Amino acid sequence: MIVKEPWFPPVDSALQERFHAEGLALVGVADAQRAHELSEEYNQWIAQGMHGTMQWMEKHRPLKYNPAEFFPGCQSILFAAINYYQKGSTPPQEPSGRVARYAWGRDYHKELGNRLRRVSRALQVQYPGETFRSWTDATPLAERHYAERAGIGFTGRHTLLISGQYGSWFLLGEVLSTKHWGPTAQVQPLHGGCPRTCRRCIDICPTGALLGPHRIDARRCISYLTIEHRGSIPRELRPAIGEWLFGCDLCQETCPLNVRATTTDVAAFLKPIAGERVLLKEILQLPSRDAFVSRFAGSPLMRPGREGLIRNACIVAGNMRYRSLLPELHVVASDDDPILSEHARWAMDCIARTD
Ligand code: B12
Ligand code: SF4
Repeated sequence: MIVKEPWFPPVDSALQERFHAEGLALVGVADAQRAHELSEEYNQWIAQGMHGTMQWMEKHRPLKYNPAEFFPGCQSILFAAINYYQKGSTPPQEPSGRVARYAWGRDYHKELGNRLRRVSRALQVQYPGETFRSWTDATPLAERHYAERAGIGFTGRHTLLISGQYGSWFLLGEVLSTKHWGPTAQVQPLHGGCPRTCRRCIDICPTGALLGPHRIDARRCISYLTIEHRGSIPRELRPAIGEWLFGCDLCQETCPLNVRATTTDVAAFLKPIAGERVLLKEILQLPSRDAFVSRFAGSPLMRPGREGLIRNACIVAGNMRYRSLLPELHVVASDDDPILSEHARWAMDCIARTD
């Protein structure tokens, strides 16, 4: 018997144009199918505690691979992406910590979120009998899985989606729709496009967060530890955090499929709020929440809060043995917050060990 491959039409050109008009690219449509098997895998991942302190991931379990449960009547998911790549420059002289690229400028939740909301509103006017709603990142839905199904790219071994145009340096957003659009062709096989023997991302990860291809233990990921984790960072993982003050790009920087990366044209990403590096002295001296907000308002660095950033700055100061920061570390070591004072003492011990 000859099994015919299903034929998928290209994305509706008017729909594509709506996203393009907002400066969004890689437009694709996925059917809102439930994914039972992955849902099971996800339950196991949660049961193993790999989500760490991200309690919301546990709550999202029933919705993660079930779009219609999350958005009643959902028929299609319209995906788009925004490129955030920019090349770094040479490190400055003064002690500083590195920031993951997606966080150098304005928060993408705002930048991409606003664009997607405008697309969603326009679709609502065009199809008043249907319902549309947009999200980016802060959704229970497994965005990469559905974006992969929409043909946006394939899942690399580091678990991120890789596209022919931007490599993995893009952020995803979507409009959930009760109107049915035909799904787009998959441009690459699912989870199938990495060079056969490449393991660079797995090998480079200093904390061993990538347990194997497509498998991550979030508790060990530097991105998790410096952004999402609340409380004390396990001592055994601190040295491997190196210079990362906020997030981590190592698995993407080493990827051979990222060599063709092009610089973003999004002005809000190019205009630095945090920038590529932040001076550690500035973070360690942040006197209050108000001072923190006025320095980082509109930036992803708001996420860990003032205390989270100071905690991270202590770790970088200790790892890099920045003696010049001892006066600031002394002050933090007597902070009322026991987590901050412990991290500062840890950093001072690291510096003392090099004497
Ligand atoms: C939680 C989360 C994190 C966590 C966990 C990371 C992770 N890889 O899941 C932490 C805080 C560590 C994190 C870090 C980062 N994140 Co994040 N994160 C998310 C979020 C909110 C949910 C992802 C999730 O559900 N993870 C849980 C795991 C278990 O899901 P999974 O990998 O899909 O797991 C399934 C597969 O592994 C599958 N499976 C296992 N083995 C195999 C094998 C085969 C063959 C197959 C088919 C399947 C399969 O079964 C699992 C169970 O479901 C998404 C947004 C969203 N709503 O989806 C953004 C998102 C994934 N993050 C994003 C980004 C940019 C990052 C960072 C690059 C930020 C940074 N520079 O610091 C790092 C990258 C680190 C990394 N290598 O993943 C982008 C990725 C864009 C892209 N190009 O893919 C997203 C999509 C946000 C967005 N809207 O753009 N993130
Ligand atoms: S570094 Fe290699 S294995 Fe990892 S995502 Fe890139 S191509 Fe795939």
